Amino acid sequence: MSDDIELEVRKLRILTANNVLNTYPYLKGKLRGVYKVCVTGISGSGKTTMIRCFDPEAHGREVPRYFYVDYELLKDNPDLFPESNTATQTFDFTVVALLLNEENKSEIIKLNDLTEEYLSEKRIKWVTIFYLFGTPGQWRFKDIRAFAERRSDGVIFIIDPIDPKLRENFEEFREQVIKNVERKVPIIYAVNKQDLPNVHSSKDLTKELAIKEKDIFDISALKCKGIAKPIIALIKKMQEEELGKKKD
Ligand SMILES: Nc1nc2c(ncn2[C@@H]2O[C@H](COP(=O)(O)OP(=O)(O)OP(=O)(O)O)[C@@H](O)[C@H]2O)c(=O)[nH]1
Ligand SMILES: [Mg+2]
Repeated sequence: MSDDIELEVRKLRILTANNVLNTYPYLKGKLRGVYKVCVTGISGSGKTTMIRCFDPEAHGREVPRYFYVDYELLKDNPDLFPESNTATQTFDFTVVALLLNEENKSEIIKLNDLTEEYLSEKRIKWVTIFYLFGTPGQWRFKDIRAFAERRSDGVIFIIDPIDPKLRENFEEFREQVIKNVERKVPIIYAVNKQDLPNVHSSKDLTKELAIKEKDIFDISALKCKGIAKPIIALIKKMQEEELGKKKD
């Protein structure tokens, strides 16, 4: 079953890569893969905030964070729920490219901003593209989350260090994402909100959540700090696993 899914996913990835090459012919010889990556984690952990660092326009539909909303009141008071009091109902989506230059320095940019001139100016040798899906964390939207996570090639798991039920939610969300991707894929963890004082850091959580040190990073989505590292780690892990599978 899982082998069939793996084959389907690979087929789709080749088709997508061909489409990308048709649209951006100058990527020929430089394209190192096209992947679907989902960003998961509880509601309020900072998924939308993180994705907007890469692409400020990459947001899905946001709705008031609370279930019971007096829409009449909202109509008359449109500013009642500031942006920070909303939750994602659908999913955030953008396509970004990880660029590696001849000195092996990397950067992540929106695919739409990529041009042939940029590639030569920055002396880019490899380009990896990923379709980034930011999921809705609220329970009432869990079916949309399942859809957005379905058959991802890799997962960025955002941990909210101020979540009073951190461990319980961690187990639950991990179980769900593994089910939704329908096969074993690499997961990289990002402990968000490191701009706040006295919050759990990746160091505190490696033991508690039994995560390997190389798979967990500290970030601040609000300050767009440290956010490229987990993505680069994920891409490396996905490509290593792919190479491993080819050797088998
Ligand atoms: N201090 C701090 N606040 C953050 C950080 N990242 C996100 N927030 C805040 O946390 C709240 C929720 O952020 P979102 O990005 O909407 O959370 P989400 O994970 O997308 O939530 P759902 O869409 O409901 O699943 C907002 O008020 C953000 O400003 C961070 O790094 N530091
Ligand atoms: Mg969101």
